[in-house]
Amino acid sequence: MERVDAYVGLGSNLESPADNVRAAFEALEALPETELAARSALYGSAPMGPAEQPDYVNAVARMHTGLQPLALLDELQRIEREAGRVRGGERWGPRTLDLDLLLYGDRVIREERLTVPHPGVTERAFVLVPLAAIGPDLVLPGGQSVAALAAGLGQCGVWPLEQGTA
Ligand code: ROI
Repeated sequence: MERVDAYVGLGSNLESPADNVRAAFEALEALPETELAARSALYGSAPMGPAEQPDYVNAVARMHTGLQPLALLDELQRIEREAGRVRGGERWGPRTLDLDLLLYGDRVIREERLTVPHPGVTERAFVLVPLAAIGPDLVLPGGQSVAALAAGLGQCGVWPLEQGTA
């Protein structure tokens, strides 16, 4: 079975966010046909969206996976549910766990359930900073360099909480 490098963004700002993100890394590590190839450091970040919510903890994982994109999305949504995530809350409101499929190899996917690359990849520092940290040579399907995008945004509103193991 051919395996692909897929990148997943992790975020939480409720109920011990750092613990939620660490537990999510463990859940990602347990997925079938999948190896957790790298995990970024945990970063703190100011909320994007309504300001009257707690700061977030964000991180990024590189998975080496044989799961197809929608099968991987199913698994990510199952992990979110098991972490107590309730869908249908306030738009851009606080959440116990958010897992976004950021990149799936060099595939471009536009389906009802799934847009890859994730639209946030090019504009969100809380995604780009950890992504560039574990994938300094990473290039988006459109040819944009992740490191250059991250440098363009700066560390604005994102701060490291610990060391990663890229
Ligand atoms: N803001 C930050 N800083 N980090 C997130 O992971 C995050 N996730 C979201 C919204 C509500 C858009 N804001 C966020 O879904």
